[in-house]
Amino acid sequence: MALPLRTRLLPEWPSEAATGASLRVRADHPPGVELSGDHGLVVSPGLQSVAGHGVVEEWSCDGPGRAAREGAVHLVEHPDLLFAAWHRPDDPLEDHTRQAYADLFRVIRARGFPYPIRIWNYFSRIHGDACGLERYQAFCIGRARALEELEVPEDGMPAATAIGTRAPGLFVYLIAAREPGMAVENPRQVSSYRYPAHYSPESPAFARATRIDTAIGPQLLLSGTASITGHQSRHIGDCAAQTREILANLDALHATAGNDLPPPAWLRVYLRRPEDQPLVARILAGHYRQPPALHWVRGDVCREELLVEIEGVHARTA
Ligand code: 3EB
Repeated sequence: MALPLRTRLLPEWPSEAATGASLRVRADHPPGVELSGDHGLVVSPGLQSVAGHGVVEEWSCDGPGRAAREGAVHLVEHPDLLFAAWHRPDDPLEDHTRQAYADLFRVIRARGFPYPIRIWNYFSRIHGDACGLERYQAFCIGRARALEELEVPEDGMPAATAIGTRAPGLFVYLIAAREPGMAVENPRQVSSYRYPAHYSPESPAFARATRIDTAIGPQLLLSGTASITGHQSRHIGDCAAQTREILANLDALHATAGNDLPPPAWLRVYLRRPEDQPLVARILAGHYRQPPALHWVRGDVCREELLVEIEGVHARTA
């Protein structure tokens, strides 16, 4: 089914509400989740912009939706799509992650949208300690336990992002549909759910990208993509080389998902060190014939040695 979904990056917070059901994500705002107007879901996951303030990520539907709240879940339901966000304190992280996934799947299943097509996860102190594990590992365990209980297969998950912020709280938000998108794996990378156990006692579970059909053509929703080939981190300490490896990964995903896809409409770049922005910007500028819109944010990639991660979406912009 062709989903009535559009996405764009706006240069600043728009003065008007979206005409249809929408999800807007903003940086540089006190962390929280709120409903706006009849059918707007606004998530402020504690991101800090690096270059230029105010950029807003928008996902919108052609028709109206209905906003609602169920416990820790805020949502907007449209006839064909559902936006939902879970926000609570992040300690203890494993339990809260498990709860977040349990709550979100309960809500989306009850409303007839059992298939997430994109998920974002943010929490603080990603390299901090959680009972002898790294907090990212505790997050992976909580997610894996929930998926097991929900009987969601590891390879049934969509594209995702998991990034460490400096803001308190666990944010998990998603776009869900009535039918699944198509999971796309990267031939240059081992699937996340097949990573060797030393990265995490329970594997991550996300697709490298999700392909969907929309009313304005196919879209490719790109997971947070890092300088990893096989299952190993590459170019330790070298931000330029990491960026080039990421671009090779993104190009491989595009080639695998189909050359009928338009180029990336926008990308969000997560930088561990804000001072790397000019370097990464030069490499991106030299790579794309049609340059995508960019959002630069501070963010901690889940492996401490990785300095940069890039997510985004291939979509028609007109
Ligand atoms: C990686 O490729 C980098 O645990 O949901 C990227 C996107 C990463 C999503 C997740 C982790 C996740 O393994 C990290």
